[in-house]
Amino acid sequence: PLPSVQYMHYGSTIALYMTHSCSKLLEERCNRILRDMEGSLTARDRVGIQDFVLLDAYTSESAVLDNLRKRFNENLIYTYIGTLLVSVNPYKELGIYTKKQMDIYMGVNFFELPPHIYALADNVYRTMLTETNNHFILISGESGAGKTEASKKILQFYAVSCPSTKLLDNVRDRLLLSNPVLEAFGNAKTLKNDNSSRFGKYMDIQFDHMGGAVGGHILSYLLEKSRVVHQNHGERSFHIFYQLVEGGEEDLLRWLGLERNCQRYSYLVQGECAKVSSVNDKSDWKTVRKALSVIEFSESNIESLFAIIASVLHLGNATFVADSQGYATLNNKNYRKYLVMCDWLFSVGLTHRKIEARSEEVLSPFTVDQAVYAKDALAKAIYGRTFTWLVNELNESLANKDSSRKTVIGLLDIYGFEVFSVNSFEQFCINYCNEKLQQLFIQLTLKSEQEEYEMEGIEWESVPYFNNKIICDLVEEKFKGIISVLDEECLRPGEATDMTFLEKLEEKMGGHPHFVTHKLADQKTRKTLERGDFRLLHYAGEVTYCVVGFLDKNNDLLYRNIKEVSVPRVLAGTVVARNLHPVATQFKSSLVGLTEILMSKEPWYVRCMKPNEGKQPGLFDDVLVRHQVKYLGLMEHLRVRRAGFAYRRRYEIFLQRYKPLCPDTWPNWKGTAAEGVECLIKHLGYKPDEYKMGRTKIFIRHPRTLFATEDAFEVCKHELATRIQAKYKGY
Ligand code: AOV
Ligand code: MG
Repeated sequence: PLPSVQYMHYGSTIALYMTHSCSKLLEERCNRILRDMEGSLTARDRVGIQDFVLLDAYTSESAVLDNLRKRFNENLIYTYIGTLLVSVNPYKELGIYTKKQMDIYMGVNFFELPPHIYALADNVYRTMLTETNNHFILISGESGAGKTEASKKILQFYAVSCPSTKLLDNVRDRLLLSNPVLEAFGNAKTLKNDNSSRFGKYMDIQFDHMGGAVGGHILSYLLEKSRVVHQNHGERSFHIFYQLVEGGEEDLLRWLGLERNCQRYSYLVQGECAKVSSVNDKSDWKTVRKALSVIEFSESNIESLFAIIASVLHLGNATFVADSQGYATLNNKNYRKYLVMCDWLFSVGLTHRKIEARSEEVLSPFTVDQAVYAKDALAKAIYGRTFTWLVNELNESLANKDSSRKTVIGLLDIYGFEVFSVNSFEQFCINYCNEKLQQLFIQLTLKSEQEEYEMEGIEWESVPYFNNKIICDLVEEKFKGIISVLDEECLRPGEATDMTFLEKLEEKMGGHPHFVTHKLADQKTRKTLERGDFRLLHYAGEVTYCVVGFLDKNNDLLYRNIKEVSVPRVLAGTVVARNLHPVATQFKSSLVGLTEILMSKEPWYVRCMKPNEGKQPGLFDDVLVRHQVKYLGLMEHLRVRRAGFAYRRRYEIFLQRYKPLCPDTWPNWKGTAAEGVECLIKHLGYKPDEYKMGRTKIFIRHPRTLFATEDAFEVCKHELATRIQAKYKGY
């Protein structure tokens, strides 16, 4: 593998290794690095630099782009900015995720090997173990950039590298297999990505104090339910439907009354693309089926699960005709016999609405349109609840029953920013979610970072950055934001329409710099807008939203009588609660909850990028990548990192850990912690430009400085232990 040749720039690694070459081990390591450096100086031109912080012309976007391109062309898809990992989707198998690779990266210092997602995973893991605190890895990037793949690679790394016992192996298998199950039910082909996540996922992996993975917990966010009944051209419904129809065993299909032909099902052919070349529904079915067994879903639950999936397909094929009075009646009564829901539903439930008049309940008949609407609403609700049930079951299976203290690593993999030719309520929610995560990233890396320097009295020339809070506010602010206007309109049934919603937006947001409507379009962007559209200038680009369906989707209305339908076993446990809050508001509060969860943990970042729009291997589209470098805030991050300090530790903690390395501080230091640290690092030979002393903390410029100290500490610990052993040998 390529060595840390770049560190020649600073030479500090070498210097440090030299100062600490108190053991044979370190000396050898030092020599190896030196040897490697000499060998690959020429390689550098070809493969670029593996940490942007070390780029000479670091301030220029072109230099960053050149470096990314160089590396991409050499199949080197990973590059660091300090400890942040940048990844460019190769759209091909690179053979870099083997067990051998995992072994190479296990327990090795972050900067000693070429950048890799495993290096990051390993670094997080070991930091968690040494500091016994909680961490999370925020994986971001637009749709198709590689977030889900990255999160899977991290999980696999932990599954393979963590200590293992028979009991833990069981947990490991469940953790790994929860993925194909969730992907089958929550991912679908879109125009951007053949395996696009249509829900947000946050997963905690829990570790015991020995570092064994002992459990997990999944939180899911707003599933795109509307996909069940409608898909845009070139897109599909959720994978599971196609897997069942293509891969389901003969007996099962017969029992469910399904034909082995996706074309037969109205809900599967809306996008006219039931077959996807990159997806093998048949073999995926087998994987999911096996996974469900390993996760210990009971056979009866599995049966019910597929019965429900099948009933959604049957429901989709139900059609209605108008009777002589213009009311809806079911067209083809045959579907009924395959449905796990009661007959009543089809004879009355889907064609009537229950109205409460005084103390009486009256059934009022539907028109055909209303009946179709009710049918779709029911299909979406059934699927949505099944998904929730599935996540609950997975959590049940992953739950760690032992109550001893655990530390966690959280993995966040959500739906990425997306822009289609027509964007609706779903894209609005997804893109809003991406704004929130960008805001979190900014807060944690740019804002609080710079504020901390100020607070600690460290001289600092502030780095300007674009703060997307203004867009988050535009969407979510109480009383004034888009979501609150939407809610207001949802409270005026009968009067409000999607268009009145748009008018209110125009009225309230008209002057906002990131909001454009039909009326204002020409002035602001000189691009025309359709009458029913509004445009948001997101951090990642402009998106034009069509308001049609906003009210309806936000209300997520299900007629009361249908809600009461007793859906069988699988759903029996889920409470049929009235949705008290509209969808967008619920989503907003769930994101607030997520932010709180994340803020209580130590952050790590993977920024994923898309090399081209065509899902093609080997094609690096400069314009597209440059745009992502910009909006992902990589330049600002780089500037702060380059000028700033990668590590900081409170004096007390730093001293407590490393005091054995210096005779003056060991075993006890009499003065203040800050003085102790001063004395300690003097002894360790830190150079003046490598660190700064703040009010309460020591700031260390490069991670490798700390790594070297950590290495020295390991050796010292080892020597101490040997000495103690020797001393007591005679007893
Ligand atoms: P996403 O999660 O970021 O999009 P994925 O992780 O699903 O994107 O990646 C999309 C596709 O790109 C995958 O199905 C792979 O074919 C390919 N790919 C991604 N990363 C790699 C990699 N490291 N090596 C090889 N191929 C890769 V979305 O879920 O749409 O926002 O909502
Ligand atoms: Mg994804």
